[in-house]
Amino acid sequence: MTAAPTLPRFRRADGAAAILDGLEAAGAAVLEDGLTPAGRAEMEAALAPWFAIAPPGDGHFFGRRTRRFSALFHKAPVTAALAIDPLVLDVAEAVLGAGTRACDCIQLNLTQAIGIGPDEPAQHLHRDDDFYPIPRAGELMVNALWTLDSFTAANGATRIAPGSHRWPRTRVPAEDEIAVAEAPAGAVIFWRGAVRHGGGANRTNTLRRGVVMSYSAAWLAPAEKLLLSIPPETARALPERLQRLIGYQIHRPNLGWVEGRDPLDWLHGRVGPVAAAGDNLTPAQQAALDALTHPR
Ligand SMILES: O=C(O)CCC(=O)C(=O)O
Repeated sequence: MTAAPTLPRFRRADGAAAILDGLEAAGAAVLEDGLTPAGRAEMEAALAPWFAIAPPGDGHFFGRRTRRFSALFHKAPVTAALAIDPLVLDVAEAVLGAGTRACDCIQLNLTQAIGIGPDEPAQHLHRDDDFYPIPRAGELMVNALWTLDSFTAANGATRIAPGSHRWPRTRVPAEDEIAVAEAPAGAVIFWRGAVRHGGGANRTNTLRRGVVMSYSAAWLAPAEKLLLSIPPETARALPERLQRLIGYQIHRPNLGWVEGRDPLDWLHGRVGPVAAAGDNLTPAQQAALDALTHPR
C-alpha cells in the first residue's frame, strides 16, 4: 500500500521563497502559523455573527449545507489584515509574476468565508482557474484559505491533488492521489488556481470555518465584484494597498481607469467629470514611446 499524499508544510520563519518552492512542486502548501491565537480569536469574533445568519448554499457545487458570505472588508473590517498579510502577498505576487508584462499587478479575485456544515458531502474536485476560457500561459490565480477551526479529515479539511497544476486539464485524480489539508486553526492553506481541490465532507456536528482570500492577475475579471460589494465609503477607510487590491488601480497598459485617470484618485474625489487622460503605460512602453517622440 502506498502512503497517502501530503502537502509541504511551513512556518512563517521559513519565508516566502520556501513556500514558493512548495507551491511550485505540489501546487499547494500549508503555512501552520498564519495567525497568533489572539489574531485568530479576533477574526472569529468578527465573523461568527455572520456565519450565524448566512444561509446554506442553494446548489450542489457550493453545497446545500455550507454557509458562505463575501464582502468581508465591509462586514468585518478586521479581515483586511488577512488580505494584505505581507508574507501572503509576497507569495501571491511571486506566483502570479507581478511586475512582468504578463501581470503588471495582482488583485483580489474574491473574499469568501466558508463554513462547511455537518453532513455536507465532499465537493467536486475542481480548478478555480476554469473560470477563464483561455489557454494557460502562466498561473492566473492563487488562493489563501485562513483556517478559523482546526481542519481535519473528519470535519471537511480541503482535499487537494498535489502536482495536479501540471496535469492535463481533463485528468481527474484517483482517491489515492488526494491529500487532505489537515491544519491547525489559524493556518493558511495555499493552492494555485490550476490545482484540483475541493472542500471535504463534514462528518462532525459543527461547522468547519475558513476564510478564502483569492488573488489573480489584475487584467482578469474578478469573481467577486469588490467595487460593488465594498461601498466607496467603506473603501475610503481601507489601507491603500487594499484599496488597490479591490480594484482601485490600473493594470498597465490602460486597464481599469476612470476618465483616463487612476481610480484611486476617483475614490478620493480627485477626478472631475472630465480630466486629462493619462497614457497609463508600463515603464518599458513609456520609454519606447519617449524614444520615438523625443529621439536623442
Ligand atoms: O472550503 C474549502 O475547503 C475549499 C472550497 C472550495 O474550493 C470552493 O468552494 O471552491
